[in-house]
Amino acid sequence: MKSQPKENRTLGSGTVLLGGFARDNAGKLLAAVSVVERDAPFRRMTTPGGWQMSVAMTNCGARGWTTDRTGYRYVAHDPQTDRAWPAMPAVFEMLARHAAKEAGYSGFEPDACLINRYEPGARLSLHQDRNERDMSAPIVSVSLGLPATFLWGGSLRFQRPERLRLLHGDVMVWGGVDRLTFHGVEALAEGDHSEAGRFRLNLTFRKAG
Ligand code: MD3
Ligand code: FE
Repeated sequence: MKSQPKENRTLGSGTVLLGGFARDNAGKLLAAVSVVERDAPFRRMTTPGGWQMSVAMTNCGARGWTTDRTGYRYVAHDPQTDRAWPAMPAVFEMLARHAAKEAGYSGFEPDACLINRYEPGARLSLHQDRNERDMSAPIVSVSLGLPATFLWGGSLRFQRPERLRLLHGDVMVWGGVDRLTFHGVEALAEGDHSEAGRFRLNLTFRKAG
């Protein structure tokens, strides 16, 4: 299959899409996800409103994002195992730093990586990421596996979102004035990816603490 050219696109004054940036490392990234999930299995968390999320999640790094009936927060221990989250794999950290630098955010030091796993039908409704302490740090997001339609709204929930197709190996870096934009992911379409099977995986690197 012919792959798309690697191309950088500025989407907003603080946002860059690095098309295909992680493609050459995708095999190593997927292997590292398998290692993380041995210690911290994917699970479907419950929102404060009592809904079970359709996306399955896990984390690695010093902190991990979690939600339950009491709220959203970052924690140093996996609430399901009471153990520290698995260490951030070296290939994750290298890629996140390198992508941030390419997008103009040098010196990014992520302490948390949330790993989202979508099966066909799974979706993420419009939200803001606002549980991180330092809003001056960007978020780096890496898409692997099946393609998805990303929804990218404004600074207010009711603004009509733009749609953007995210493919295997695409990396997005969000920071500056775009850091608090509303965003989400449409229900994943059925498919079978040569490297990831029936899944889409998304890694988001954050400075949480
Ligand atoms: C824009 N994940 O984990 S990544 C999330 O594809 C999340 O799984 C989506 O939204 C996914 O919170 C989207 C792109 C992304 C991540 C963080 C952002 C876009 C963002 C933070 C601020 C603005
Ligand atoms: Fe988000």
